[in-house]
Amino acid sequence: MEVKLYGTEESVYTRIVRLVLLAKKVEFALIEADPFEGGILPEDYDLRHPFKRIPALEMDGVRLYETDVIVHYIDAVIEHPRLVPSRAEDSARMRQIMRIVDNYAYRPLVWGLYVPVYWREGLDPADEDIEKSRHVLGVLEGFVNSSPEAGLNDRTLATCYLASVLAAADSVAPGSRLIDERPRLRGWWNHIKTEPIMVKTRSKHTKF
Ligand SMILES: N[C@@H](CCC(=O)N[C@@H](CS)C(=O)NCC(=O)O)C(=O)O
Repeated sequence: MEVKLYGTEESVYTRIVRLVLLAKKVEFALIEADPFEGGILPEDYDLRHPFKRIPALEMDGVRLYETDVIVHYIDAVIEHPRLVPSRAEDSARMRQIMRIVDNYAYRPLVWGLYVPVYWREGLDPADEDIEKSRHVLGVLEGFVNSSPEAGLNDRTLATCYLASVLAAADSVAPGSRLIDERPRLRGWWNHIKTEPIMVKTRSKHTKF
């Protein structure tokens, strides 16, 4: 099987796919594609991703973009270990966590906390981003008790989403403090962050 993943080591979304591929023990080539200022995208990248974001995947000739689509495809093609729960409600909760990360966690935690502090020489995060981050972390912590099989007790696609954004947030002091406010989420994350696939996918720009 030939698997080409387009993205960068620093990208939170590319890391989600790397985590899934490693969990499935699939060998892949990471092909540098950097859509940010000063970065270089491969020629014709818009044919792989018409919105020029990362990641994009090519797996035995099948080209896909959008992380959710990519990870579900990998899970369907490579059966072991299954990363989508078989129980309908657990699977729906898993997707709920993934959508929460996409729509309510990624922006405030990564662009609101991590990017200003780490990449912009210690700029203070905006109050609005701190409040949005606090709120979404509280909501995510709720899943530890209410639906642990969706991605907290068992490893699922949602585990990879959560781990990738928490790794960025916990790399800067304001993010670490907000995670500390959620002891059950903190406890879960402290356990996950040392797993071999996390260590293997860590970029030099995140602590975990
Ligand atoms: N909806 C996309 C989001 C991917 C995304 O935002 N990736 C970031 C990097 S982690 C990116 O490409 N940013 C470039 C930009 O915003 O122009 C997905 O799920 O794959």
